[in-house]
Amino acid sequence: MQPRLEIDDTIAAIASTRGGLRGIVRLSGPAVAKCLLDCTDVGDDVTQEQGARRSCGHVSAGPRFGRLPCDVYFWPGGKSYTKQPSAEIHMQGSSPLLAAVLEHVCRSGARLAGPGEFTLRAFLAGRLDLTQAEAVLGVIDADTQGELDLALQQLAGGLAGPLQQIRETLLNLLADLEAGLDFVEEDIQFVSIDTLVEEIDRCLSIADQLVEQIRQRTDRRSVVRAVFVGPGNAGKSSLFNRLSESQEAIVADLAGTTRDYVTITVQWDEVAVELVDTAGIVSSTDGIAAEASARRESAVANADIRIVCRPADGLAEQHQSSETDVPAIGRGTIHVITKCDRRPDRLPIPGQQGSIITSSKTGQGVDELRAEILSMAGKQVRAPIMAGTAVRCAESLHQTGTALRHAREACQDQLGEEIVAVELREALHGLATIVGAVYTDDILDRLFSRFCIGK
Ligand SMILES: Nc1nc2c(ncn2[C@@H]2O[C@H](COP(=O)(O)OP(=O)(O)OP(=O)(O)O)[C@@H](O)[C@H]2O)c(=O)[nH]1
Ligand SMILES: [Mg+2]
Repeated sequence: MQPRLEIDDTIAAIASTRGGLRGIVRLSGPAVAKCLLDCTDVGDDVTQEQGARRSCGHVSAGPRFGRLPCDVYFWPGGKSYTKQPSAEIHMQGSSPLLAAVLEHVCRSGARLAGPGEFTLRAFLAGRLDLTQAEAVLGVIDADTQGELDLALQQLAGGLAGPLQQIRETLLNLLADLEAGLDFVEEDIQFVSIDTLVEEIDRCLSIADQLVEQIRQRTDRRSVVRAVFVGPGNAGKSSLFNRLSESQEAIVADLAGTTRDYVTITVQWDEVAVELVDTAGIVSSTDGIAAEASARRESAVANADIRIVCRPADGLAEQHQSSETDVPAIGRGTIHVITKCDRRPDRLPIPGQQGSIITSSKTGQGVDELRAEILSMAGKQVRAPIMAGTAVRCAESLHQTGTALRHAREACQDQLGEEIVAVELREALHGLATIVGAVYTDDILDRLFSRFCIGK
């Protein structure tokens, strides 16, 4: 489906995830004020405001569900993500209720938004460049802290800043060159050859740094780091050894056996996974325990996947005081119950739902755990997130770099300012493609069709 490039109608979509407590209907476009007036009782003073505004009121969900309490957020044009009048209706997260409100909003003058259409409008309004639009997708898609950090860095303009710097320098040089061409009869020069070469070299060095940065970012994904974390004596080191088919980690029936962290890299189905065993979470506060805890936290913070271990047996349950609780860790987490052979009664283990049940003694669940790590790792290795940006940027930066090198040669060989100007324009074209100042429907289509509706 081709992305819709017209922006003068009003779009609406459910912007919250399914099953959440809070539901959001998002709107953007010139008819937002009318839709709010028709569907809610917050009154038109909300939409008269110069700044963003939140109001409590009710939204009508049609004859079947009646009026429901809601919060309405309104952003006037220029102040919103899309730079158009925009609003969000925050209400109860039930899907039928949200669908009913969306239907009412559409009857009041909005139409259903396509995938990524809000971000597409933000891009078309100049709010984001293409690398940042891709980063929005990256944030939505991120499964692990590592992916999220990467996407956020890109969203914050990690690439946009240096690209903009090269673009401005080249535009200034081009303006000077073109001004010089107008006065060629009078032999007036607006920029010297030395300055030209110096500035071109500066741009080339930024472009080369960017290429290197992109290469490193792509490389970073080739090894996935999976960290074992959990209370002392939970059986982390035993599982680590079993999974890596090694005896790297020391195992003993004593909480606090592992003090430092132990790593081993395994190669599973062409995926390199670095397994990291960490010191158990214990209540002791001696100096070594504090250091062990700091090292564990750093390993966990740098992990792509966290394997949270909880022992099935009563012995270790005693160790689980609030001080040794594993902190709640969200995405990229695998929950594992260890030592399940110690519960021969086969009684359900409290909190076992959603966990992989394992025993390092019998080998139960070890294959399942490996498959789960691989599945998460595979998503990261193959994840199109940021990789799309990398390929697009690398191609265009190559075009820019080649043109800049030609421009420098043209300066040094004194081929004339016209030739230099042509090369600088070529370099600018490469940059413009990266940030989307020049774009084709095909690029937009490929990018925005990967978004979900509502973003
Ligand atoms: N029966 C049984 N015992 C296990 C299992 N896994 C570990 N153990 C025993 O539990 C004790 C603790 O195991 P470790 O692997 O050292 O535990 P840990 O989580 O690394 O402990 P710390 O390094 O102190 O945090 C050892 O005596 C192991 O032999 C298991 O699956 N079944
Ligand atoms: Mg250990």
